[in-house]
Amino acid sequence: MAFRKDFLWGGATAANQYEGGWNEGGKGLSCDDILTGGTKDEPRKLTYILADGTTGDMPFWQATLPEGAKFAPVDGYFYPNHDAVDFYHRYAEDIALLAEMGFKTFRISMAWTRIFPNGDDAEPNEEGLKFYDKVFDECAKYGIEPLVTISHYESPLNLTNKWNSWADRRTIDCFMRYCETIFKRYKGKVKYWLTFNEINCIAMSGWLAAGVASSDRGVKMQAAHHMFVASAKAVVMAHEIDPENKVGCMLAYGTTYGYTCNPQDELLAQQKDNNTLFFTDVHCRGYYPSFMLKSFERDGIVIKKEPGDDEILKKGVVDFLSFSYYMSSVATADPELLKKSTAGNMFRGVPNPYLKASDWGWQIDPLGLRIALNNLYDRYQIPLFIVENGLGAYDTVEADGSINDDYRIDYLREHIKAMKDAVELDGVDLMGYTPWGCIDLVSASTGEMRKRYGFVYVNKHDDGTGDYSRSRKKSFFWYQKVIKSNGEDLD
Ligand code: BGP
Repeated sequence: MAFRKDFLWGGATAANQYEGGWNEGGKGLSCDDILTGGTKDEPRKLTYILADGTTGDMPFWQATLPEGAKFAPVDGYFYPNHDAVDFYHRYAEDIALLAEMGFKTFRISMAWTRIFPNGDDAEPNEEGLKFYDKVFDECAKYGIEPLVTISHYESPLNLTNKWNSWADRRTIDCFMRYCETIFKRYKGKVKYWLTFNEINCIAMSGWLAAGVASSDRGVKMQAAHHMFVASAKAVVMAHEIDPENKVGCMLAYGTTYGYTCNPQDELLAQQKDNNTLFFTDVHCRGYYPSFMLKSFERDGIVIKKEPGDDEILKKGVVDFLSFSYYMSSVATADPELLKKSTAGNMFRGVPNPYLKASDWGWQIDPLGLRIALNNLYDRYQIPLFIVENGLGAYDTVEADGSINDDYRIDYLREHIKAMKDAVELDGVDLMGYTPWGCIDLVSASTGEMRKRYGFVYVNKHDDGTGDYSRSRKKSFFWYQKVIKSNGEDLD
């Protein structure tokens, strides 16, 4: 058998895209609560209110706060994350469905503002803590191990309005109070933790990854430094509170190829890869790599550190590395090819002539996953966990209610085969696999519902209609077999 006996098969979600209940149970506003809906061609926007009451919006890529304004929900806009797909009220039904598929683990994130509504509150919100108690107890009923992302694209909006969130060092203390609260409260209930979702995405969007309203590289890298320090402190704290805790980092990773064997393309590919791996270099090795220090120097970026930061980074290296993998990309030095740049989640790139793409333009590359696993394992030599993978696709509900998502089964099958080869033939130490959006949820990049990833269909649509009812897709029964056979039966 290729996969470990205790391989963690499951699925992944995130509170901001899944939970709903945005203003219930004492929850405060998160950065995602002011993100409007979008499409693959129309970016999601952020809304704000000026001191005189006038309102406005801006694409989230270009988040900067106008003088005297405050980010806030504004009447007349549709915010798909507000109700998302209502896990807040349907957690028991959802977890039962996951148990029926045989899940060993369930990746959720906690909404920071359910626990600390303003981010900087002195005391946690008991009602928020109780909600996750119920979720974890429900998981325990079926022997499902929770895998919890502490911060997944949902930092407290108040911290952004007050001091631009992670760009300010004070956010570290707020985060540590949150960590201490949840590590103590859920001791014995949760042992697998991830600090920040796709931390490297801060380089593309300061807003999504960190609630930072700036596209200035220096500001974003300073924020990343604060997040590194916070993550390292969280690792140390988690181990102190419960030695059973295992804490991982989380990287958005896609293999990068040189478009041709022109050494210039290859060099660009390596540089692109390094810009991503910089984040795991700090998390897994505990120090800044030389190529990034040089790049900061060239850009005149001086990271403000406090005494003790370097030591904590060393001390707080992660127990395992988790990552999302959806696609690969190519690097080219050819200006003509660059004009053909295509869409990706947070990445844009030139289409690879050997690969097909999803309806959203994401390049489908199962073999790239084997290469990714090897790259990461070679570089860090610590256990790996694929915590996101999957195909965002349009699903059709047939007249008899069935949903025949063979395209999704094909995508996942090929990726699992690639994982298997990486484990069996290359000796990569892989802990588990949690495909993204195991129950349909709101897309992070576009805010759409029509871009579905799930094994379970949710009757909710982009115009806000739908009754949230759940139904099993064909892939539900396929994945059930995959888990039962520990990845041996993929047909
Ligand atoms: C990752 C995020 C997830 C998720 C996924 C799919 O980047 O961690 O939150 O959304 O991508 O992306 P999308 O929802 O844009 O299709």
